Parts: sequence; C-alpha cells; structure tokens
Amino acid sequence: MQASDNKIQCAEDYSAATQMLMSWELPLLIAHTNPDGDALGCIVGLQTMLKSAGRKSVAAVYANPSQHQRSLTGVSDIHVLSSKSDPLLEKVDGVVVMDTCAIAQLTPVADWLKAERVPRIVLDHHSTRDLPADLHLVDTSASSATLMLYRWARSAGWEISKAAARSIFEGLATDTGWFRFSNTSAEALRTAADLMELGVDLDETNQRIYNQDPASLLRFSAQALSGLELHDDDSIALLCVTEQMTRDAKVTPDDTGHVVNYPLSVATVGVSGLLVDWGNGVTKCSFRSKGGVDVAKLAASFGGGGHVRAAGARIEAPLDDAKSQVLACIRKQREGNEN
Ligand SMILES: [Mn+2]
Repeated sequence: MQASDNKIQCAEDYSAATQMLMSWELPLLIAHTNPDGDALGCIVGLQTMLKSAGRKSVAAVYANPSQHQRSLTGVSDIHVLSSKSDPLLEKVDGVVVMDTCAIAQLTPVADWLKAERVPRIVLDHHSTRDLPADLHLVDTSASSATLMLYRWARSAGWEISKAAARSIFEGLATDTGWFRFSNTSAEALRTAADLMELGVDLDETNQRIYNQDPASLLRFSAQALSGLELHDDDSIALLCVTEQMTRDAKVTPDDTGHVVNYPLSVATVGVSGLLVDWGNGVTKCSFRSKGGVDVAKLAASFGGGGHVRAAGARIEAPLDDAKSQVLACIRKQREGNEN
C-alpha cells in the first residue's frame, strides 16, 4: 500500500493499474476539491479515453464548476457529487483518485473512502500521501498528474482522441505555468509535442485558459494587491484579503488563486502568500515560493499540502491570527535552513 518517494513508475505499475481498472464495471474518477486544470484534465481525460475504449465511468467533482472551470474541456459531462450519501456512490465498484492523495483534499468523499472498502487506484505527483489505496502510482518529479495519465494511456494502449489530448495538455500546461515553472521537464515538452500532433491547438488553448477571466477577478486582484504586506526586507509578500473585500469583488473561493503569483515578480520576494478570510473564522491560504522556502512543508503545518513551490491550506483562524501564524512558520523554516 506504500510507494516510495520520487519513484518513477515502471510499466508494470501501469499495467497492474490497467488490469484493476478494467476489472471494474463503473469506476468513479475523482480529484481534489476546488479542481484546477490538472485535476479536471485527469478526470475528463481518463473518462474520454475509457469512453473511446467502450467503457463506462463517472467523472465527478464536489461543487458546481465555476466559469473558469467550465471553460476547460468537457466539464459539462461532470457529475456533481452532492454529498457522501449521493446514490451514485452505491453504484461504483472502483475509484481512481487523481492529482491528490491527501484525505484533507477529498473532504466530501473522505468519510466514504475511509468507511468503504471499495478498491482504489491513486495517480498523483504530490508528496503528501495519507489516503490508503490498493495501488499508488506516484511520481513527485512528474510535471503534472496528466503527464502520468499520458504515460498510463501509452502503457495501456488506449486511443488518445483529440478531446483526450486536449484534457491531458490542459493539465500539463496549467501545472507548469505554460512550461515556465521549474517543474517543466524535457518529458513534459516532448509530451506537449505529441499532444499537438494529436490535435491540440496551442493558440486556442492559451486563449481559453488564460483570457477568459470574469471582470470580478480583476477587481479581486486589485483588492488583494491593496492588502499587500511586505515583511523581512521585502522577502515575504502577504496578500491579506478581508471578507468584506471578497464580498465587494463578488468572487467565489474557486476563482481567486492566481493573484498569489504576482508578488514573485519582485526581485527581493522569495515567498508569497494569499490569505483570504471567507468568514466563519476560516482563512484560506495559497502559497508560492521561488524555492528557498518549502511551501509544501509550510502548508502541511496547517493540515494542507502541495508542492515545494506551490501549496495551499485552510487555517481555522481569523485573518490576523492566520497571518501571524504563517509569518512565524516561514521565519521558523528560514531559521532552520540557516542552521
Ligand atoms: Mn497537479
């Protein structure tokens, strides 16, 4: 039930996964809450390939997709799992969990996954791993979970239609910041080229992913930047957003993530945090780093998770309190690095 860190999955792992998946009549395909392009690319991409292979499956999310999520391929086919008592859960006989292996990121179905012995496969590129599974396909060096899905598809010999190629490409492009982030591997670029040959239109994809924001998002970004704080010789940037500011901008939590990247354009800033007060004493945090601070570790100290350079967490504290905790945690990690 355990896979070792940084293990590149060999063909046998994917063939065992294929065998298990094909033994199920109706697999449930899920990813983390607040799904991003990679999570959606995984569940829609796998569903599309299974459909081409004449197999049924259900791709599911836990809330109605936002406008941004809807602009990604084929999201209209997605089932919205209303709760753990959703009748669909009675019907599925296997689960593929993708782009996460953290119970905290599966809240709506976490209890069901813990209680039921329904067989499951995990396909993931994150280091946080506390969900038991029959098969873990984990490669923390993979640029995206959809890159691993592409390896799986090649191993299984599934047909990759133009629609499936688009989903895989979207995950790859969004998780690598359109092939700019440090997680962009040579394999990612080779795979992107393969996917272009399978029909992906780069310009159309770029326009659809990056130029479809609602005006409310720009308003939110302006609000968030007005709450900018720079600490420790301008090396730590925190964007503190009050509940009133989110209400004024008319945004939902799903829409707000990308603004956290802005402060990294400043030479002195090594780590950036977006702290949003969504009311009820909960502050939602996104973190980005240039590499000096491990934000996966930072997020994990609050029960969240992610990557070394991009991670997130929910802190059960009001904004000011959460801010102090985050600052203290970053400083502590830096002191540890120096010693
Ligand atoms: Mn991912």
